[in-house]
Amino acid sequence: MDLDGDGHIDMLSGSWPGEIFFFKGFPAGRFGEAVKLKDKNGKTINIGGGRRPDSDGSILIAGDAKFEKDDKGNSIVVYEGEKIPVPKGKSAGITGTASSVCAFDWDGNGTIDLIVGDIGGSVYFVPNEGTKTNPQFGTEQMLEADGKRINIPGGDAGPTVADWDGDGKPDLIVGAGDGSVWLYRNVGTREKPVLQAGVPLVAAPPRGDPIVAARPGVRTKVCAVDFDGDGKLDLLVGDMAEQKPDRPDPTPEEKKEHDKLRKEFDEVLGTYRKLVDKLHGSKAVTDEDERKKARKELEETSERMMKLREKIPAESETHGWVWFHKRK
Ligand SMILES: [Ca+2]
Ligand SMILES: [Ca+2]
Ligand SMILES: [Ca+2]
Repeated sequence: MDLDGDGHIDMLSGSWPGEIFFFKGFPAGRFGEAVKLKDKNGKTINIGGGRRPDSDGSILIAGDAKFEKDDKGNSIVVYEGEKIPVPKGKSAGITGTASSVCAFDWDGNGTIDLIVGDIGGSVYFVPNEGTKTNPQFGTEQMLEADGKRINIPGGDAGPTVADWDGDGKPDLIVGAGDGSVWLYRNVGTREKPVLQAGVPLVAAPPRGDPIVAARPGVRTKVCAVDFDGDGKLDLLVGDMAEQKPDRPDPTPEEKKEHDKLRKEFDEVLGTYRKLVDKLHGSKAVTDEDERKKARKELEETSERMMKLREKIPAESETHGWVWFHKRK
């Protein structure tokens, strides 16, 4: 899509923290650096994110924040240029909303709007109240289907827009945290979409399968396109899957060695937990010499754990596939 109407295709991306990134298109297929998209008031768009109110004075921020120290050595959280002190005795945390974005003129007024999914499984419409060459994003509206908030199974809504049933009105298609893909038909008008209850287009993969080399995974992100050119819209579905690492099975000798290392790791882990409890548990020791000794032991134990972990092959690894679902 050409979001800024300069004749060059631009790119948008959601992010784990939540902000939406704009990559301005230039001639010859080049793109500019990622820029956080702002709303019409100049505020960074971060739907459902930002600083979460917390009654006890603790701080939780969903967004592109980081921990730093001020010049007195006190912990602060830096977010959107603001330096937020962490109150004494309170906690501070940084999390994300896993935003996923699609650009489409949802209200049919000629300006490209945003459709944004989040980790909670909701989908939002962000109206572009500007013009074709000067986008101005207004306040988001949570999308409903059958009069209820869209609630994608497993969260992590990954929305796209396409006229799936070919009636001339764009429909909403959403990937889900559990690996399924849902269709929300638009039974309203082009300017005022009304969505029906969702129906699954792709079922979630069975859970608890043995780990195999390749299979559909979760957190699906969807693109609807006529991929094989037969005139019917197909689905391309990206995912995140746990799979068996691509390497030869261990020899009996290797397997014996790995089992030995795993047993050793479990023993070291037991020691590690005891030491953590000794230092930070409800009955933590108070004697400073004893604490010093425990801290040294903890350091050595962590190091041993790391070294052992390097030698033990992982039983699974994460991988992202793209699946082609042919429309019948
Ligand atoms: Ca452009
Ligand atoms: Ca619009
Ligand atoms: Ca339609």
